Amino acid sequence: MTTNRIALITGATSGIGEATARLLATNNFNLILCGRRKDRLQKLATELKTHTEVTTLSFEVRNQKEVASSIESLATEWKDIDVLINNAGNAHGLDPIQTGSVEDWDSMMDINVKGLLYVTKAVLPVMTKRNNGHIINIGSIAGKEVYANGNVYCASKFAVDAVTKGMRIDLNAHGIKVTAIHPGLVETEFSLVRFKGDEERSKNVYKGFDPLVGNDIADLILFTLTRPQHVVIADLVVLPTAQASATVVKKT
Ligand code: NDP
Ligand code: 8X3
Repeated sequence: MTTNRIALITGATSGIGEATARLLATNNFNLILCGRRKDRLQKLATELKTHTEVTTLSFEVRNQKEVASSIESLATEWKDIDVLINNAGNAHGLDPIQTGSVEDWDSMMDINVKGLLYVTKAVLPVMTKRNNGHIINIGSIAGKEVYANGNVYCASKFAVDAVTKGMRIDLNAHGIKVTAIHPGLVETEFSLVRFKGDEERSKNVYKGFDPLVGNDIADLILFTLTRPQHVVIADLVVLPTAQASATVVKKT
C-alpha cells in the first residue's frame, strides 16, 4: 500500500459520492468505495485503479450487522481508515405529512440517520485509538430549513446536522475533525429516487437554472480534507447561484 490517506465513501455508486471518489482518486487518497449496486462499484473501482488503490464493500446501510461485518471484513492494510465520508442517503417521496407513506418515512430515517450512525460506529474505533481522523457528513439545505412536503426528509437532515455537532463535541478529545456539508439542489439520481423512477418529474426539478453537480460538492470535500491539521471546516452550506433558500430558486 502507498502512504496515501484511506478514505471510505458511502454512496459511491452515483452522484456526489461517485464524483468524490473520482476526485480523491487523483489527489492522494486510497479508496474504499461503498454502495449496494455491486456492478457499479466494480466498474468504478476498475476505472479508478489506474490512479490509486481501491477496494469495494457492498452493504445496506440500514442493516447494522451487515455494516459492522462488512467493515470488519476489510483486509488489514485497509482497516486504518483516515477519512469517513457519510454520503449515502436519499429522499423518498415528497408528500404532505397527512398522506406520507410509512415505508418512505422508515427509509429516510433508517438510511439517512441510522445508516450514518451505523457506519460511523464501525469506523470510529480505529480513529479514536489513533486520536486522528476526519468525518464528513453530507447534510442538506433541508437540514437547515423545512419546506412544504419535505417533512420527514428535512427531519432526517436536521438529525444529521445535530448528530454532526454532537460528534464534533464528543470526538474533540480525540482530535478527530468533523465536518458537515449542506448542499442545495444538486443534479444527481436524487430526484429520480425521490420520485420513484419518474424521469420527467425528476428532470423538471433542475429545469430553468444551473443546478450544482456532484463535482461541485466533491471539490468542497477535497478542500475540506486538505486544510492544515489545525483547521477544521465545521459547517458549510452550498447552493447553486440561482438558489437563495430551500424554496427560492430563480428559474427562466
Ligand atoms: P444519488 O441518488 O445519486 O446517490 C445516493 C447514493 O446513496 C447512491 O450511491 C446509493 O447507492 C447510496 N445509497 C442509497 N441508499 C442506500 C442504502 N440503503 N444503503 C447503502 N447505500 C445507499 O444522490 P446524491 O448523490 O444526490 O445523494 C448523496 C447525498 O447527498 C445524500 O445523503 C443526499 O441526501 C445528499 N444531498 C443531495 C442533494 C441533491 O440535491 N442531490 C442536496 C443535498 C444533500 P446504492 O443505491 O448503490 O446503494
Ligand atoms: C436535497 C436538496 O432541496 O431537494 O437535500 O431537499 S432538497
